[in-house]
Amino acid sequence: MKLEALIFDVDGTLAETERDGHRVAFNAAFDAAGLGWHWDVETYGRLLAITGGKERMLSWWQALDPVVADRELAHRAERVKALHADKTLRYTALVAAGRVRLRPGVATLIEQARTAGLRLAIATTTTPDNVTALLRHTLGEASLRWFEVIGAGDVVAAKKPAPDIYRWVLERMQLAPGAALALEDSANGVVAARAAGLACVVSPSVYTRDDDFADALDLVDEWPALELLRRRHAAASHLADESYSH
Ligand code: XBP
Ligand code: MG
Repeated sequence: MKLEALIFDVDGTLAETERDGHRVAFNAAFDAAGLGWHWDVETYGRLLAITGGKERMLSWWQALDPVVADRELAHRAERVKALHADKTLRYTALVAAGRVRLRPGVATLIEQARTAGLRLAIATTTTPDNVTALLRHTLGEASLRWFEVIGAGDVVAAKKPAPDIYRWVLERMQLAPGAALALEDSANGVVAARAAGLACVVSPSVYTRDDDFADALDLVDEWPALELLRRRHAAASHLADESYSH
């Protein structure tokens, strides 16, 4: 099948957002709330196994102080929601201040894809406001219109590694998975993309270098030119029908 679309993950893929962006924003929100929580670089790396900021905070809280009572769990979920809203404001402010840059190759690849008439979309676990801020402050305001579908955050109930966000995006694009490539940085992302029937090219980020990428179509250090992605996709389509399509 011909390559018609690229579907980008955000955190770790478009930019190195986690260590100096999200982590810093979480800690600032914890400080402002007087919680006495702090996620150092290593701890945060471990916590990334839990996708989604609210889910990550809830799981941390449960590990620190386990509760089982429904009422207390509901109270925590509310508290975490408010904390997360504050964290999002802090994260988007960091992005607006230029603290997060695109990874090498991303801007060129997007430009090449647009010139070639490929369709572009985003499938991410992160909050929609984070995506908007990142695009606006790196590629510029117009880039918000370059992505015909942006699937982000809580639009699906189950976050990556569940395939839901990729399925959600494909459905809105009315696109067969064999006509697209997913671009990811993490094993959770590859599992999600593959389970939605997409071939996935991976470029690991600082926190995902040791992930297992056995299911990826290709593993690259930096984001390559479109031509290489086209070749990889063509080779996969060739073998296809058993291993890379549903
Ligand atoms: C990465 C995530 C997100 C971010 C934080 O998603 O798991 O939770 O760490 O963002 P992806 P939020 O790699 O799919 O972009 O706090 O908004 O969840
Ligand atoms: Mg990612």
